[in-house]
Amino acid sequence: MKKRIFSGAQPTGELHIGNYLGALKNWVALQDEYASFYCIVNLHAITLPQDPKVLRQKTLDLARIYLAAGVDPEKCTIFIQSDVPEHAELTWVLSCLTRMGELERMTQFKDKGKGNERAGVGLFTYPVLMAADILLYQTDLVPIGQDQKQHLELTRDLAERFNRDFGDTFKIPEPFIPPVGAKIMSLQDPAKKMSKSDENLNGSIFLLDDADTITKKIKRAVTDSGTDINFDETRPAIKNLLTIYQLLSGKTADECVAHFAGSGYGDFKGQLAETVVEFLRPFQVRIKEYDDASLDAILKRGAEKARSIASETLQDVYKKTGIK
Ligand code: AQP
Repeated sequence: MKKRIFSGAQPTGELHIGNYLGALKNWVALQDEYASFYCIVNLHAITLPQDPKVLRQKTLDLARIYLAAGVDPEKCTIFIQSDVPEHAELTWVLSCLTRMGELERMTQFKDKGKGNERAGVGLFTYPVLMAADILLYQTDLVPIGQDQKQHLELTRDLAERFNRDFGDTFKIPEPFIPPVGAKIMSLQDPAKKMSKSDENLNGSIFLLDDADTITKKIKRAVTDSGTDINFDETRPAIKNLLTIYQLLSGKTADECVAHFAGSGYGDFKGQLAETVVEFLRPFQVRIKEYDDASLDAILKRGAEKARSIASETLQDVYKKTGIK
């Protein structure tokens, strides 16, 4: 039997090339080898306020993004989180095993909610929902960007705790963090990761940005002092731009450095912009190919398949905990 993958993205804001390079690209690369479950995690989205009408549309748009990025519905299970109610049910059981201190240590909560009396409880317990997402499918591997590593460690801790207290139930998942591209940084501040929720829109290249916008954003991207174009850690802005170029051009790191030896920043940025635009062009065409009916059918089929597995795990959990 093939090993299983679970991963997901939130239907919040616009997906950017960080999401693509850190996650989606690897989903596609792994889909032949693994039985893959790719979820649109709409329950995670409401940990921050969302406009209800926009959220539903974004949820469907994100499914289109998965498909246009190359996630193949014939090979993978693509589904919406809320179509499988077991995610919310297992979250409750796991939250009863989770310690406040564990969640307080989560850096994403510290960044987004800590110290804010009005921050939602959902924002605090979000990592438990993520643990439930993964553990329901007896997942072997979770492809994620660097920012989710801490949440995956909590998932593993909760699975081990449950197995110890109630008997062997969950598989302990391993993270898959790509060696290059796990943390694409903002074009405006190389100390910050590229993020959907960044208020500075010039910091992110969105998957649906047009050629002109992409070129402008790359032209305006901050650079470091000096002139060399390489992967030097002490020059994080250039390293970040070159990493994007490397991943989208398919060249090796050495080939990239050799390619730009002697070039100035202007020339480098011009070639990078062209590479990004050319890479996104076919993606932006494909995204228009999925009509509502075919999308509905893919998501319905995905939810049925996901549910058949998720309900088995939840029944086992309920039996072991004495709920049923
Ligand atoms: N900058 C990034 N570089 C590499 N990978 C990234 N990911 C996110 N940002 C980067 C990975 O993308 C996947 C889906 O992310 P998500 O939708 O769960 O949202 P997130 O991790 O919270 O990312 P964002 O884009 O920064 O969204 P907001 O601003 O809403 O928080 C995940 O695997 C993530 O690791």
